[in-house]
Amino acid sequence: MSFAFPRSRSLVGVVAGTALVLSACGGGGTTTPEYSVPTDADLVVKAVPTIRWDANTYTAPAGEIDVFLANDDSVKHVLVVRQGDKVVGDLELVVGSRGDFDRGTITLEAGEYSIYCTIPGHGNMNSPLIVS
Ligand SMILES: [Cu+2]
Repeated sequence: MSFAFPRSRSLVGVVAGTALVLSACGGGGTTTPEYSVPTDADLVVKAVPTIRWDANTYTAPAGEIDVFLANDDSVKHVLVVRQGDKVVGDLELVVGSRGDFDRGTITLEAGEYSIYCTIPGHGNMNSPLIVS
């Protein structure tokens, strides 16, 4: 029973740590910014848990496209439009944390593009965008 004392000390540490995490979560929840999806956007994209876009395929009308990005996930995402593996236009929408949103425009001809996230490790955030 020589290890009884060290074990009880480590238990106290675990309990204290759990309490800290719980109080941090509670505080964050009340200050989460809200967004509302604009009804006049041509293309609405949401990042959703975990590290995914909310749709397998997006569509938009050719021309100047008004893009709205919202973050329902808990990590940062950076949206660009690619054709093949090349970024097209200069649209870059950034959402840093849950509840964030960003908006911008890009002009695209009809064709097949993709909605892509440039954050390392987010390579599966790569959904086709059909512009017609
Ligand atoms: Cu991402």
